[in-house]
Amino acid sequence: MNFENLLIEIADGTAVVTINRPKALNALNEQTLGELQQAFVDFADNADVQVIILTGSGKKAFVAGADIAAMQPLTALQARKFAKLGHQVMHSIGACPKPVIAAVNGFALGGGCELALGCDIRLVSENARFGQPEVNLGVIPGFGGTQRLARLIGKGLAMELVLTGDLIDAAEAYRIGLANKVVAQEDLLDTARALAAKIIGKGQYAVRLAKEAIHNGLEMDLDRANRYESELFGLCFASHDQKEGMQAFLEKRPAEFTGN
Ligand code: DAK
Repeated sequence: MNFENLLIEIADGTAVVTINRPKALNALNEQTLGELQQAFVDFADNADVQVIILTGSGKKAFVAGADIAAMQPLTALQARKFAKLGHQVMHSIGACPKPVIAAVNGFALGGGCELALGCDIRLVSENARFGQPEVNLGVIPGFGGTQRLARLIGKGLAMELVLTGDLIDAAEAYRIGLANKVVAQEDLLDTARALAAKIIGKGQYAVRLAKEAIHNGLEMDLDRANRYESELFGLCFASHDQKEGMQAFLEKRPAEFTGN
């Protein structure tokens, strides 16, 4: 995979994707969104990749938002197309069967906050700052921020962040459940890699169904979601990993998972 604005390293089952537009604090233009979309579609079928880590280049920003210079002259129809592309990226991250960890290494604003929200887990450095400052620019969040933020941190806090455009620091993001964990910046990628390795050590068949159950189930009412969980739970019993995982427990030895 060769991309203009993404750096991708694959090792030990983990793909580290670095958004690399440092001059614009990694802001998302159409090219970058298109590349992210392609990368996540490719990862879904790449047997060398079990977990994806998404981060930004440099020490200052994860992603400082959608590219304001690129957006400023857009017509309404072009803006709608741009927003749809952003939604497709967030959708492909959620639909990717493999876990996606955001390693938020600085500003995660506007589209950057939305990109982090689209990931499954958010590890953040102490200098990270989150916000949906779109109202300062005369627009509203366009890549799902009004919806995913409210679902993650609740309606009242999401209202406050989106209506004021205020930024919050890493400690506050952790307090309100936007960040899973806060670490020193120099430890961020190692922490993300260690988390990826821990997940890779589990049965990948179960990991994928678990992601699917949480991701899709949250959009259903509780009864339907629980029925959906039961179906996926049953499916686990069609796998080698279920037989092996339970047999290994009974034999008091480590399981040898194959992902099947
Ligand atoms: N887009 C383009 N360039 C950006 C950028 C961005 N979002 N953020 C920063 N840059 C550029 C700056 O213009 C500057 O470029 P040069 O002047 O050096 O050429 C360079 O990155 C360094 O930035 P600063 O000089 O400003 O650095 P500071 O440390 O002083 O400030 C900052 C850092 C992150 C606080 C500041 O750069 C900032 O406030 N940036 C903008 C943050 C922001 O407002 N983000 C939200 C963007 S709006 C929609 C679709 C999508 C969206 C909405 C609607 N539809 C189609 C409906 C999404 C919108 C957004 O994400």
